[in-house]
Formats: sequence, C-alpha cells, structure tokens
Amino acid sequence: MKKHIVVIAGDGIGQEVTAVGQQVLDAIAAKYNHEFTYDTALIGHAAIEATGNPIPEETITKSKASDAILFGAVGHPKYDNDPSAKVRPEQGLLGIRKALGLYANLRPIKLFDELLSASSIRPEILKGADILFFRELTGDVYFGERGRKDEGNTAYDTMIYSRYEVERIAIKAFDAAMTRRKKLCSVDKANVLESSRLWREVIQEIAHRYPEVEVEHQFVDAAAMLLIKDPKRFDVVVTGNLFGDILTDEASQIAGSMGMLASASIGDTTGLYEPIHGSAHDITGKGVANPLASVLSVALMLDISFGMKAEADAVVNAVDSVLKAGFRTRDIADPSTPAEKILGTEQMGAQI
Ligand code: GGG
Repeated sequence: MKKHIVVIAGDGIGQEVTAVGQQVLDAIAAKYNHEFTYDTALIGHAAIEATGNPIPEETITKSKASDAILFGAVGHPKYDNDPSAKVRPEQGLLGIRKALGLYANLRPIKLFDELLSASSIRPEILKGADILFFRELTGDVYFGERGRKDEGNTAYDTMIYSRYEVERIAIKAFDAAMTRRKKLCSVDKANVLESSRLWREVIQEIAHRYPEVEVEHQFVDAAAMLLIKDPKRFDVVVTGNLFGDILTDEASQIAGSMGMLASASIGDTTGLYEPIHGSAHDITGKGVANPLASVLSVALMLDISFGMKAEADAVVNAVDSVLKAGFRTRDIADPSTPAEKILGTEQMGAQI
C-alpha cells in the first residue's frame, strides 16, 4: 500500500521522538512491502520563529492532503511565564485539531507487564488495568469565549458544549465500548456546571442505542480519585476537553510514565497521531526522551488510519519484546532492578 504521511515534529523533544516514529514506519514499510512517503510541516514555537504564525496555512494544506499526520509536541518555556504573550505555541495544536475537525482523542492507557514496578502505584492495584479514554478535542473551555474586563482585572474562559459535539464523541466511545468489555464511564461535573448537565443528558440519550453497554457517570473529582484507587474498574471513559487533558496525565502513571502514552486524534478527515506528552524542554537535546509514546502512536496510525492491523500489532509486540529484554529509558527505569539496561532515545529506537 502507498501512504503519504506529514511529519509535524513541533518543539522540544517532539523532534527527537518523531524521528524514531518515522524510523519505525520505515521498518514496517520494508517488512510488509508498503511505500510510505513523507513531508514535513511547521507548528508551534518552531512555526512562530519561522513565520510569526503558530499554525501556518501551508501546514493545514499539507495535512489535509495527507493520509495521516505524525505529530510531536508543542510548547516553549519562554511563553509559560509571559502571560501577556498574544501568540503561543499551543495555539498551533488547538488550531490544527479545529481545522481538521479532529474532535475525538483516543488515549489508550496500556500497562505493559514489565513496567508494573516502574509505577508508584502498587502492582496488585495496577495489574490488568486497561482503559481507553475518549477526550473531546474541539470544544469546551479551550474554544469558548474568553477575555478580560474591568480594565484587565477580571478574566474569563467559557466552558461551552453543544448537543452535536457531545453526541458525536459519545457515539465513538460507545462504539469502542461494544468492541471491548462493554463498560462506559462518562466523566463530568454535572453537580455544578450547566455544560456538564447537557453532557450527561446527551450521554443518557445515546446510551439507549447501546443497551448492552453498562454506563456509569462520575464527577471529575471522584473519577480522579478512582483512577488511582481502582483503575481496573474502568474500561472506556468519555469526557470533555479539559477534564480529559488532566485525567489522562494522571492516568499516565498507571502506564508507568507520560512517555508511554500514545494518542489518536480522529474526526471526519486525516487522523493525527501524537504522544500525550509535551515538548519537555528540560530534557530537549539530551537524547534521553522516551520515544515509545511516539512509537505506539505509529501503531495507532497503522491500525486506525491505514487498516494495517498486523503491522500495528508488530509494533506493539516490538515494544513488549524490548521491555521484556530489560531495555528502558530513564523515565521507566526501576532503580531496584539493576539488570535493566538504560538507553537513550535513538538507542531505544534502534532496539524497536
Ligand atoms: N503532544 C502533545 C502536546 O504537544 N501537548 C502540549 C499541549 O499544548 N497540550 C494541550 C492539549 O493537548 O490540549
């Protein structure tokens, strides 16, 4: 099969980890006789530096014309302590999701057995945890009206959801639950927020179409607690943009590290595949970033966008084998296991 992939590495360790992702794509192409061609495009701080715009029009055009996007990360510390910055790297990521209509962000929380001891959560609580998050990606407080009033002394962001936005992510999440353990947990804050009351109303309506799926609703504060207390109780979790952003960073500790969590952003057009982690400037250029989230994002791309299930399984199996052989990047190393071999980003890529 021929496929054209746009690589948008972005900022910080995005460059290092997408390079490994692309190597894995090349290895798959060679092994399974596919032809993958690549283009690159700018986003985030890198795009601001080159063009003044965090999401240049050319990036959107190239992305729309591609079969899939391999994405790295956006962000730069210089903006974090500058609240007055009008142009920010993150606008690039939000902009491409909106421009491509990528409303569903799938974030599998997969715990490889070999990493049981890498987590700070007790193994007996973790073993067997397998969660698929659906984070809504183009609505909520990230896209609602915002601004300042009272001469800049009052600031507001609006949490806003429309019925159709909740319906379409709910359908994706229920469909996924039907292929798994048929359990769905919807997370909101309906005891306080009106947008959450609409969210819950719509989930309850869609649930009637899926009588086999056992549905529960949790407030986001309780869900945050239950994720750590009893992660095995969750199968599919569906939630809004902000709650999903926060809960999946928390849930990364179930998988051992942020460096292990891949994601797929899908909608009606080209899919975008990215690690959930950010640009991590504290370790940029040191060659120590964990590339496995990028590698596992490639597996999601092969499966979801290209329908290449065997190829996707081969990538996941390669990660499993490398971990079984004791290879670790430093974020997933267990100091009490001296037999482990600590590798840098490129070395880990070579092992995969
Ligand atoms: N690869 C994910 C990434 O770059 N995250 C940084 C970021 O801006 N995240 C905001 C979000 O995911 O909504």
